[in-house]
Amino acid sequence: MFLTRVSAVVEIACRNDLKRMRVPILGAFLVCLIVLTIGSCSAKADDGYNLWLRYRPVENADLLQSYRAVLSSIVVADTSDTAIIVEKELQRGLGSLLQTQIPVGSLPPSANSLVVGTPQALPAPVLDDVLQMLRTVGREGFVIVSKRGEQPPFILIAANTPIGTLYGSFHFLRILQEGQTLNNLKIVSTPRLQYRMLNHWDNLDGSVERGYAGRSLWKWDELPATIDQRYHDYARANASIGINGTVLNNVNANPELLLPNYLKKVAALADVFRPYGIRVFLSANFSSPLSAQFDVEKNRCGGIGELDTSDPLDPRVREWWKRKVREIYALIPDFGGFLVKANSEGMPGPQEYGRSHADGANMLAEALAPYGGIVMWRAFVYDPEVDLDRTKRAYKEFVPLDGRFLPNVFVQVKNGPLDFQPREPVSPLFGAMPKTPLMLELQITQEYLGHSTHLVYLASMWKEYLDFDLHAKGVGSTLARVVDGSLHGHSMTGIAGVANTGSDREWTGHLFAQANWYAFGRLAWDHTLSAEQIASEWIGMTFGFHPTILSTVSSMMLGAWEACVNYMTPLGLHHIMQEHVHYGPEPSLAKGREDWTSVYYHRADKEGIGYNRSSSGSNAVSQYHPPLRELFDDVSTCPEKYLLWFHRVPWTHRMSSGRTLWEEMNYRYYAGTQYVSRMQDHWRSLQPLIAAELFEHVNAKLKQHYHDAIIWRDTCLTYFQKFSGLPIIPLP
Ligand code: GCV
Repeated sequence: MFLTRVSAVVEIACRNDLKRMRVPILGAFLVCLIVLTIGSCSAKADDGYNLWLRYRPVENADLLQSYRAVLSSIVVADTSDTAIIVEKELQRGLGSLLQTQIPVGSLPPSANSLVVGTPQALPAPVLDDVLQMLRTVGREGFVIVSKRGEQPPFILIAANTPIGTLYGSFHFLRILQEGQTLNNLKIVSTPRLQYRMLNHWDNLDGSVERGYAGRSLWKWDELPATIDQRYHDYARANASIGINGTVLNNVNANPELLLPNYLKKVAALADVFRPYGIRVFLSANFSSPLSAQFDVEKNRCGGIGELDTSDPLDPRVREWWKRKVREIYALIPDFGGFLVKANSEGMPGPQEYGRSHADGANMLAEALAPYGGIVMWRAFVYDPEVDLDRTKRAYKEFVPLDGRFLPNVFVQVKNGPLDFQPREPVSPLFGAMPKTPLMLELQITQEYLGHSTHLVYLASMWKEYLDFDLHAKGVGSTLARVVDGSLHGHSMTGIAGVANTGSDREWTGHLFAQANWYAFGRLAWDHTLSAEQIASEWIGMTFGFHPTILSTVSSMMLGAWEACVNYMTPLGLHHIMQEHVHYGPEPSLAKGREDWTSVYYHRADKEGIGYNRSSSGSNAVSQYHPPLRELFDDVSTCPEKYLLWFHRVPWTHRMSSGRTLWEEMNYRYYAGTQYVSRMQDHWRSLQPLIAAELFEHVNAKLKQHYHDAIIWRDTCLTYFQKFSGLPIIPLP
C-alpha cells in the first residue's frame, strides 16, 4: 500500500506541474523520465506483495554449491493445468534461490534432475519403492525422496494427484529456504484435515465486514470479463500453505450472489482457482427462495426467488434449492457447497417457520449431495430466549440436534463460546456433539485483537485451543482430535479461518498479519506443528534466515498474543471493547441490547468483578465434562487465565502470585503494554537487517500499537478503579 501511494502521489504532482507550467516537450519528457525511474525503483522495492514466497537467494556459498550440484534440471511429468503451475513455480523458486535458471528436462531422468509427477505420469522404475508410500498419502499428500543411490541420481516429488505434487513442490522450496540438506530426503506428508477453508466476509459492494486490509479482492463489476492477476496470486499463496477451499462472500449473505449474472462471475473465479486445488463455496442466505419484495414487518428485503416462504419442509422451497444447485453445478462442476448463518444476528433461518437448524441444513444438504457438495451450518447463535447467559445458548440449541444432520453437513463452531475474544475457554459444544462432524471456525482477521494495527501472532492462541483437552472421551480428548475426526471416527473433517486479506498491496494491512494467514494454512495442514516452528518458517521466508532476525522476531511474535490479552482483557475478562468497531476499550458501555454491553460481562462493582458462571451462578461450567466442570467451578482450582470468565471475585482475592486480584490486574495491564514497548525496541534493533520500506511500515504500526495499548490499559484501569477504590500501581 505505502509504496504504491508514494509513486501515485509523485505522478499526480508531476502531472499537475506539467499542466500549470506548460513546459516545453523536452522538459515534459525529462519529468516523465524521472517519474518512470522512481516508479521502477519502487517496483523493485519490497512492498510486501510477495508474502512468504520471496525465494531469497541462498547466501551460504557451500550450501548454494551443494544445491546447484543436485538440481540440474526440472522434469514435471504431467500435462495438467496444475502441472504447468508446478513447473513455473519450481523454475521461479529455484531460479531465484539458486540465482541461476534451472532448465526443464524430460523423462527418463538425467543425473541430478528434480522429477515431479503422479503414478499415472511417471514410469514404474522411477517410482519404485515410493509407490508403497503413496498408498498412505491420499488425494492431497505427497512424498519427497532423494534417490541418491540410483543411477542416475535424482530427487523425486510424487503424489497421487497433480495438486499433491504442487503441495510437495512448495514444501520442497521451503526446505531449500530453510537450508536443509537434500541428500537423504524421505518426506511423507498428508493433510490432517480434509476441508481447509478461508471464509471471506466480503460484501458485493466491495466492502469487507471486519476487514482491515482495504477493499474486497473480488472485483464483481469487472468479472467475469476481467481476471485480475491478484486472483492467481491469491490462489498461489493459498496453495503454498495447503488451503483448498474459499467461501467468497460474507456469512451475512446477500442473496443476489445466487443470481445467474453473479454465478457467472463466481464461475470465473472458480476457473482461476481450480488448478491451484481450491474449490469455491458460497455463503447462502436462507431467504433466497423468497420474492424480492421488502418485508415491512421484518424490515428487510426478501430473496431472489418467487416464493412466499423459505420453509425448509415446503416442497416448493426444496425444489427451488435443487434447481439453484443444479444451475450452480452446471457452471462450476466442482462447487464446494454452502456456508450458512441462520437465525443469528438478524439473518433469516428455519426457526422462522418453527423448524430446526437440522431441518434447514438437511434441506440444503439434500440438494448438494448428488454433486458431492457440503453444508457448513454455523452454530453462532445466541437467542436471549434460550438462556440468560449468552455463552450457554449455542450449546443448548445445538446439542439436542446431534445425530440429526445428514452426512454431508458440518456444524461450524467458533473456537470459544462467545465471539473471538482475545481469550476464551474452548466452546463446550466441541465436547458434546460426537455424532456430528464439527468444523472449527477461527478468526484470522483481528476483529477483537487490534485490527491490522496490533502485532499479534495468532498461532499461539490457536495452539492453546487445539491443545485444550475437552475430556469428552477421557484424558486426551483435545479439540484437535475432535476436529481431525480421530476422537469420534469422523472422516469428514475441516477448519475455517475468517480471512484477513484485502486489496492492500501487502494483502493483510500489517506485514505481520501475513504470518497469521500463513500459520492458519500450516496448522490446517498439520495441527501438530508448533507455533514456534511456524513462526520461524514465516520469519525466514519473509525476512531471511539470519540468526539475529530469527531470534529477535520470534521473540517478538511468540509473546505478542499473551501481551494483547494482558493489556485488553486479562484474567478471563471479555467483551469490554468499543461498540460496533471492536477496536479500543469501552468497559463502561451499558446501553443497547444487554448481551452486547460491557457491563453485562464484567459486572464490576464495589465488591468485585467477573461473571459468575459457576454452579452458584449461570452454571455454564456444567456444559463441560468432568473433571473440567469441577476444575472451572471451584475458584481455587479454576485456571487464572479464565478466572473472571467463570467467577465473580472480590478485589482482595489472593492470586497464585501472592498479589491481590486488583494488584494482579494492574500487573497484567502494565506487563502487556511493557511487552509492546519492548517489541518496538527489538524491531528498532533490526533496522540494519531489514529492507527499509518493510522496516518503516512495521515501525509505524508498532508506534500506533503501543499508543493504543496504553489507551486500553489506562481506560480499563481507571474505569475499574472507580469500583475497587484502590490505587493504580504501575510496574516498578
Ligand atoms: C459476520 C460478530 C461480528 C460480526 C459477524 C458475526 C458472525 O458478531 O461482530 O461482524 O458477522 O460475529 O460471526 O456472524
